[in-house]
Parts: sequence; structure tokens; C-alpha cells
Amino acid sequence: MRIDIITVLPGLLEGPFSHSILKRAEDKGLASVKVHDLRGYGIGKQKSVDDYAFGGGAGMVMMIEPIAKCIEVLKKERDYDEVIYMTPDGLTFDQSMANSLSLRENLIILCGHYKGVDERVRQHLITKEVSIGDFVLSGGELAAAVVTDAIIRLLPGVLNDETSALTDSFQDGLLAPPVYTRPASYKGWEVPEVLLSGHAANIESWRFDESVRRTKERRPDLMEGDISLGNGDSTTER
Ligand code: 6GU
Repeated sequence: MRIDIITVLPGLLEGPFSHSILKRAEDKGLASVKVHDLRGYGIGKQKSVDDYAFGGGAGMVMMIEPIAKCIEVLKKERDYDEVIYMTPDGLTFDQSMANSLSLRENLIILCGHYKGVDERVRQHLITKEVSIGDFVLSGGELAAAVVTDAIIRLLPGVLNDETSALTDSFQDGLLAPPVYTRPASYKGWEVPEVLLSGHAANIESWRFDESVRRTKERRPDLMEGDISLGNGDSTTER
């Protein structure tokens, strides 16, 4: 999978993809993330990428030409499944969106800044608008990093058995159960007996019950409609 991120602040995206799981995915050739500095496509001597809003009002607007040029150059190299615009008024990102985007081959992610992009970019060049929640960030870069991380860790071969995405919170519509490691007793704080029993079926059943209990308690919204399985986005059978 290939992800091309377009931004006016490429420095913000240098860190996240050169570490840990994302780095390993790149090293294994499973994912390639390329960051493009929009200023390279800026207009005039100043390499401008934004301008005042028609009709007035505070804040600059990202111009259509640098964005269109950058996307055009990328599209000459390969076909893209989606051109995503990161914006707080987009569709809220969740695990099911991560799952479906992880099945795509090539994605462009455009990071919004200032007062956003010229509306014609959204109308004509963007195929999907994504937010990561109901709060406002100073730019789309950190949101793009969040989305990219959530997608890449789902690609086959990126995670090993120990880190398998199949047991993630949300992957079956439930929160993940509690986990413990050694020591079995710390200052009298004990690990639940069943986890030390070696009885696989009992452990599985305890984990399921804990997942349900935790979800009911913390995220009752995920349980709506189906008290046994959550939101119906199940990709694994219990
Ligand atoms: Cl995608 N961008 C910005 N600027 N703020 C956000 C967001 C995106 N998602 C939540 N807040």
C-alpha cells in the first residue's frame, strides 16, 4: 500500500513514520508513506499556497492551483483509490473506516490548514473527507498521522501474532479485556485466578465477559441494538 500525504508542514510528519511498527511496515515493503511539501507547488517567487478569502473575513484559504498541481503530478505516477481531505467537518474516522481503507492500494491524504481549502478543491478533487473527532487541531497533519497509523497496522504481515489486530478494541465492536503479566502477585494485588489456571476455554470465556462488562460500563453506545456483540461490524466470530 502507498500513502501520499500533501502538507504545508512536512516536518510535522517526519517523526511518526520513522519509528516502531510503521517503520517496520516500510522496511518490510508492506507500506510506503511519502510526504509532499505543498510549497514546492506554490505560486510565484514567494511560492504562495494560501490567499485571502473572497468576501472577506479572518484567516487565509489554501489555493486550488498548488493542490491541483500536486495531485496531478501524483496521479501521473499511479491511480489512486481515494483522495482524502483531513478536516474537522469530515466523516468521523473509526475502526470500520480504518478496515476499509486498509484494503485500498493507493491513497492521497491532503492536510487542511488555515481556514481550510478553497471549496472547489473539495468539490472536484477530493473523494472523501475525514475528521478524527469533535475537536479542532491546528492542522490536518496529526490527524493524517493518526489515520495512517490505524490503516498501516492492519496490513497483512505488519503485526505479528503477539500484536495481532484481531484482538484490538473495536475490531469486534467490543472494548478489549484487561491484560496482566508477571508477577502474579504484587503487594497483594492479584491477577485473576482464571488467567493462571491454564484452562483455555475458561480464559476465553472470562475475556469475553470482561469485554462485554467493560463495553457496557465505558461505551454503552457501542452496545446499542445487540447486547451480545456490539455494533455489528464484527469481522471475527466469538
Ligand atoms: Cl482532520 N483536522 C483538524 N484541523 N482538526 C481536526 C481534525 C482534522 N479532526 C479532528 N479535529
